[in-house]
Amino acid sequence: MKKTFDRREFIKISGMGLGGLALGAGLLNYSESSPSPGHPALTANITRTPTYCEMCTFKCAGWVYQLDGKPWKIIGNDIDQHSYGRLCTKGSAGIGAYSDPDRLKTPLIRTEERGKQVFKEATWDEAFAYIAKKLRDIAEKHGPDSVALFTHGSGGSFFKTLLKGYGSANITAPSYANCRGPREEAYLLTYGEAINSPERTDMKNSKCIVLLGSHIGENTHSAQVNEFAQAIRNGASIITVDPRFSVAAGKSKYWLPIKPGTDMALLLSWIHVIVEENLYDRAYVEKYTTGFDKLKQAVKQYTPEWAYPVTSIKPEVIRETAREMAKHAPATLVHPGRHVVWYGDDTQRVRAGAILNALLGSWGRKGGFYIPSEAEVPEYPIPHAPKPKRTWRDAMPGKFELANLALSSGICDATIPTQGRDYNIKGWLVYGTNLIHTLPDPQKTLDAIQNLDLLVAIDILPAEITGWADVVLPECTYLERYDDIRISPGREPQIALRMPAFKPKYDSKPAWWIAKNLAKKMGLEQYFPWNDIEEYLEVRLEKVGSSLAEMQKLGVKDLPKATPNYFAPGEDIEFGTDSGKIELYSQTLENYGHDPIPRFTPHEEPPDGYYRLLYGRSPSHSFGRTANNPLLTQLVPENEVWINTNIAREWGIKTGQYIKLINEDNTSSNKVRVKVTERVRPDIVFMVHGFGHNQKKMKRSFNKGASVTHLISRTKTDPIMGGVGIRGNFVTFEV
Ligand SMILES: Nc1nc2c(c(=O)[nH]1)N[C@H]1C(S)=C(S)[C@@H](COP(=O)(O)OP(=O)(O)OC[C@H]3O[C@@H](n4cnc5c(=O)[nH]c(N)nc54)[C@H](O)[C@@H]3O)O[C@H]1N2
Ligand SMILES: Nc1nc2c(c(=O)[nH]1)N[C@H]1C(S)=C(S)[C@@H](COP(=O)(O)OP(=O)(O)OC[C@H]3O[C@@H](n4cnc5c(=O)[nH]c(N)nc54)[C@H](O)[C@@H]3O)O[C@H]1N2
Ligand code: SF4
Ligand SMILES: [Mo]
Repeated sequence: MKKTFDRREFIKISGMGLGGLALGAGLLNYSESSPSPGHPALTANITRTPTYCEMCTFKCAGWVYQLDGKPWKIIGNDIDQHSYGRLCTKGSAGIGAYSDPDRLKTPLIRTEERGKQVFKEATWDEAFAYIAKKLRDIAEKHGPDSVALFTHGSGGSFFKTLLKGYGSANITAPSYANCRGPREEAYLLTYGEAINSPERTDMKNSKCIVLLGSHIGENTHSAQVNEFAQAIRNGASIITVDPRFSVAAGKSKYWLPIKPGTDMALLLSWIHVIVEENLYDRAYVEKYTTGFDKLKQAVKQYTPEWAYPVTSIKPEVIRETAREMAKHAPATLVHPGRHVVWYGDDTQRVRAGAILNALLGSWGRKGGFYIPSEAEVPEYPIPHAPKPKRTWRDAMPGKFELANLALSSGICDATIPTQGRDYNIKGWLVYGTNLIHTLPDPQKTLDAIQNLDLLVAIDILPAEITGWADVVLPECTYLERYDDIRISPGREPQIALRMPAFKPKYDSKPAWWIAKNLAKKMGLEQYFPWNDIEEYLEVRLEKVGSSLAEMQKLGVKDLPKATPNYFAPGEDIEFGTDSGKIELYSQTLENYGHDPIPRFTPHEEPPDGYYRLLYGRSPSHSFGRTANNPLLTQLVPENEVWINTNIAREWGIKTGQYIKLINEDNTSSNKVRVKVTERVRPDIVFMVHGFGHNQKKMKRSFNKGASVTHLISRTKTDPIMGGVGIRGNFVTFEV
């Protein structure tokens, strides 16, 4: 695959501005032992090791360079589909995660009750013996199926094997119920296939891109930013719907500053225009879809004139943008979004976008959604795990039946004893997710934790979750370890390898080692029948005609491809839905008691003097996981709250001033710096997520900025699949 983007373009689009460019200087300032990031001497000894990035969970592949045996730089791998050879600011700052002096250094065992951070240092053997005993006790008293694994990150796969071997299927990732779950279910219901990660969006070939919320550029997933940049360079027409003037809005032909929470009305009105004005792809709709007549009937009421007072978008703008989409179809992409858990009707809202895409004929077509291929790499053979008697579903009978994965917030609820429920979760293994900041309503998370018999946290940093754990296990950073092969869908079936570039610091260990040795202590060694990770990887790679030696040289490899990326003209397609067609009308939803066609329902309005709390991403940070990174804190040390100029004037608030935010349940935030701006609507305030840490052991992030999560007390649960909408809170100011 050719490199097609230049660095300047990437920086411009990704909203990094000078911050991104200043990173080299940051590297120079931080570590006395850091070599100059400039040109090394000709005699220098340069080595490189393949990796894939863990600074967020997008796993861009790259190379870790060492100069004369010392860490030098991390750059992208040119043939990688996740990054196109361009890592984002955070990926470039991976060495900061390795060199962070606040890292966890040794296993810890709690010596006083939860709530106090009093631990004793332990050997790995002592920590494993403690965990194994507790897990045996839980299995005897409550059954092994009352333990759950929360995981977000590469090493999680080894803990999944461990948990299944132990006898539980309660494996959950916050990236489902707290991120993209509604999107995956909406597309499954409509097309019989999910979007998955990386997204199957063919943005680099799009002629028109519609972004609802998706703030690409601030959301810096590399492939997305790179392809978005290429679409702009090709002259694509961008329509951005966002109550805030985002970086993407600044690159757009149309910015629609929608009233928050009303995107469903806009989508239904766009569908109305496309149907009524006969702008849809008739041949595609006739051949591939079912339910068009019912859809036509259902959207009759959603005229642009109806949508105007709801969304605050003028009828002529709704018509014009609908026509713009149709003009470029099928190379028009109504982006499916990623973090879509907003207002509780999220599966239906995303489905409205999916239906719009079907009318434009963009699924399976160039510039719309491509058909991805995934490398088929056989598993290392292990014995079958025992079948658990119960799963998380038994803790919430009759609810969220269309959820295809376990719900993090649901498992949290099932940990709090409730009258009438005899199945409670008693143990949590938490790998690479800081649940205190990740799950909304942190008080509920703490209530759940206080009801556990065992909480084990496997992390690289003393994040808040480790402060509540009974046992803390220090993993080494991704730069110090092997992990499983990266297998992800894309235009080409690709695999990528991560190898250790450096020796693990302190007494930290890789996930594979921790899981394998804990399994041994628990008498479950049969699920880890390999001697070490090299043997495991060698066996898997050999089955696809590769080897560790080859992957060490390549980093990323394309495997043979079976499916083309687009439908052939007139091709007969059997979709994975019950009807075999794209379902504009969903019989499945109707059967489960939900609307078969999305319908508008209004959301709550803010009380007087309150503003809707909206949030997004900092281009220089990943959630809270980088808030303590020595390199990135030099670029962005804290978050700011964006307040509309007129509102700030009413309150007498100025840029640079520190204020507190208070939600309608009287929870108040840390002090946070104000940014007064025209770039947000007067009915909202905006912050980036991932700040406001209250963990003293993370010295650079402690008390910096405010936490969005801390202010989220009123969630809205998606009745279809249990996604947890977190845009339901309003805040006012304490000046
Ligand atoms: N308020 C609010 N909440 C949100 C969101 C939001 O926008 N606002 N976003 C939601 C979304 S979209 C998502 S995907 C989730 C993400 O949520 P999480 O994935 O939980 O993200 P973090 O809070 O950054 O937690 C990552 C944890 O992993 C640790 N870690 C980092 N690298 C490693 C490693 O190599 N090994 C191990 N073992 N640990 C590691 C970090 O130290 C940190 O404790 O949060 C969701 N929650
Ligand atoms: N730099 C960086 N990049 C990241 C991450 C990171 O932590 N840091 N995290 C990654 C992850 S896991 C995810 S899930 C994605 C999340 O990134 P996205 O999927 O892009 O997240 P959204 O929540 O859609 O986007 C937030 C935007 O939605 C707007 N918004 C708020 N309310 C509304 C509304 O009612 N209607 C509309 N139309 N817009 C609204 C906000 O103003 C903001 O601009 O980012 C990924 N990329
Ligand atoms: S998007 Fe950035 S932080 Fe995430 S994996 Fe890629 S380079 Fe790393
Ligand atoms: Mo996410």
